[in-house]
Amino acid sequence: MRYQYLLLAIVFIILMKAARRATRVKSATYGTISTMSMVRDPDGPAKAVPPVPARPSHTGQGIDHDNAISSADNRQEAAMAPIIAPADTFTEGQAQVAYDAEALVGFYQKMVEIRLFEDATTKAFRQGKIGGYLHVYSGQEATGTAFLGAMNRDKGDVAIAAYRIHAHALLLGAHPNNVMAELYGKGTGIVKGKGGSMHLFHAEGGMLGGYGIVGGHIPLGPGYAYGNRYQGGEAVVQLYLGDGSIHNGAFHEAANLAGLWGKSGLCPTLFILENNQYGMGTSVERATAMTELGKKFESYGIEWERVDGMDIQATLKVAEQVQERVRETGKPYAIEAFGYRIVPHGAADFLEQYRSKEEVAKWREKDPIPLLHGQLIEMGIEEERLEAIRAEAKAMADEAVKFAEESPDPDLSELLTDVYADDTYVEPAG
Ligand SMILES: Cc1ncc(C[n+]2csc(CCOP(=O)(O)OP(=O)(O)O)c2C)c(N)n1
Ligand SMILES: [Mg+2]
Repeated sequence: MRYQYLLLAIVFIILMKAARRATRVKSATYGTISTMSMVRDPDGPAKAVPPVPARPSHTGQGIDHDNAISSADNRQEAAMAPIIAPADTFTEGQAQVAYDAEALVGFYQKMVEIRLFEDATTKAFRQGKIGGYLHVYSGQEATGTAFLGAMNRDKGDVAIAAYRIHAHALLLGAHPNNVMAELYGKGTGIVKGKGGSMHLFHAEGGMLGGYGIVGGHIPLGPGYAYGNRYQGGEAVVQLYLGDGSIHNGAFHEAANLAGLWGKSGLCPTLFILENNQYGMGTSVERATAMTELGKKFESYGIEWERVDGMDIQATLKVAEQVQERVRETGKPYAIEAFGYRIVPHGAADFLEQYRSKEEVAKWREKDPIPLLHGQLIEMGIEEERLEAIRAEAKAMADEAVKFAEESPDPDLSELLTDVYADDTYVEPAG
């Protein structure tokens, strides 16, 4: 009898040990509930994620300096790194544009309009008036303003972008009232309230979307460029993509074909890689071992150069030149616009646990709008004039909010319209 008790005790001890080992393995893989941090994913419900080792803390403590994610200083150094010079094979037709103070005032106005419009959208989102997602462009305005300004609609140029696109629609001529109404999901929205913030589309202005699937839009650029050039067109496609999308397979397939078709002068695509250093909460250093993102184009035979994406004078300097270069050669070309989004990823992202307040503050000092403001004052433009521009832009944003709020919801009859394209079926030849 005593023997049986002893046997039972041994079996119990073995079982306990096995159970403890299983728990240890599990917590090493997934963390434990008590130590898991709740990180809010701005594009989805709050998710429990395991704590990340060697995470850059706001105080600088707890960083494994040998393996640490590079600091904001390193990234600033990278931003200042020498620009890869464009190939000297292109010598003709370069547009040498000098921008005087008056022209720069015009660009200041455009950037202020975007900023104040988007500030109004963030406010409306946080008041619960705008649903879905909302990603603003604050800090990156200089890039879109310069490059979209270089488009030539008479030659059929178009732009395709991801989801941070209110600025693109506005810059390509969409009315602010219709853009705001779209964000409100109203029937007067630019796509009848069916797209929302991420799916704006303005064909008349050459703005061909607006796509929420990261990287999913990239093949459309070379595809459109090839189709147009094959049919004898002279359009250039500006394809905007983020640092977070460049690791997506869609990028690599599309870039490969762009490089290949470009050899025959049949793929006039201007890739504009907006490296704002983060894809949601993931810094470039945490997303790839090869952080010089522009170089990824080289493996597909696509030349590239880096510009300071927060300085409109720097972006303007290259924009027209490369737009015409791509048109002339029919070859793809890439710009890495190095910058920073000075706001959270999306309007629902408050915590920003992935970057320090000090880093954000440092980059806010490079905000393209105050930067240009200072340059204009130095050039002799009066403050009152710039103040009037800001007041007008604020009035424009207020008017757009009023229009959106007073607009009707989409009519129920619209539910099944625009599901399939009409009248576009082309009878196959032969
Ligand atoms: C295929 C896919 N994966 C993940 C997401 C979730 N997501 C939304 S935005 C984003 C980051 C994209 O970063 P980036 O391309 O750098 O653009 P940015 O937001 O910086 O403008 C991710 C991963 C998504 N929308 N689509
Ligand atoms: Mg990014």
